[in-house]
Amino acid sequence: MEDGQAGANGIDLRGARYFPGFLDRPAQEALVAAVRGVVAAAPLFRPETRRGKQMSVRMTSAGAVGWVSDRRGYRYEPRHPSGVAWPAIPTEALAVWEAVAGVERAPDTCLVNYYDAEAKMGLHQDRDEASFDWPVVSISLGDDALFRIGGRERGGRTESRWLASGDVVALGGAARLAHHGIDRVRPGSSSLLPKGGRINLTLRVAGVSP
Ligand code: MD6
Ligand code: FE
Repeated sequence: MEDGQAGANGIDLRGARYFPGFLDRPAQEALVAAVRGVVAAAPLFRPETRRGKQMSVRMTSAGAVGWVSDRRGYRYEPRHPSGVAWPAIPTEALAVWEAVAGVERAPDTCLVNYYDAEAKMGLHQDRDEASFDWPVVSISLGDDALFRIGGRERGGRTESRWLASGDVVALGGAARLAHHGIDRVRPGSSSLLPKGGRINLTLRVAGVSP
């Protein structure tokens, strides 16, 4: 393996596995086209936090269930807020899971996050799933984003990395409950999305019955 290359298991990032440049440009374009189909069926919305604050990221989902957030809390629901069922997870995204997750089980949900130039995501743990035995696989498309990852406990040392379009990160094993977030995006850093911005897809096994 050449220096700086990911290899089959990725680069270690505080226990997470980081696969820079996992998707080439045609694969990124195919995924964006698939995401457009998801967004046409289940439009992006801006969730509220538990405390009633609007998030800066806009979201939607694909799969049997989708992640929603409002004053009732964070949870998985079988329907988009409009009442329609979530569309199917794009096959291109399922292929990424199959290549990096290292588990037999398929994901049942794919969260779609859209970041404009001002959006960010505070440090959090992904812990709304029924089991933490399954990894979370994240795909970045569009503008670069500064990803920060720490440990299981809040307030510890963190490490930051710029994620570029086509990069994949898998949080599994001891890193499954690592705190992580996006400090900022770098507007105009990618030509993938004609109107700019960043799309992040996160595939998970929510494991809750729809
Ligand atoms: C983002 N990512 O990249 C936010 N969660 O926009 C996440 O929240 C995330 O990258 C779980 C696993 C990997 C991630
Ligand atoms: Fe997350």
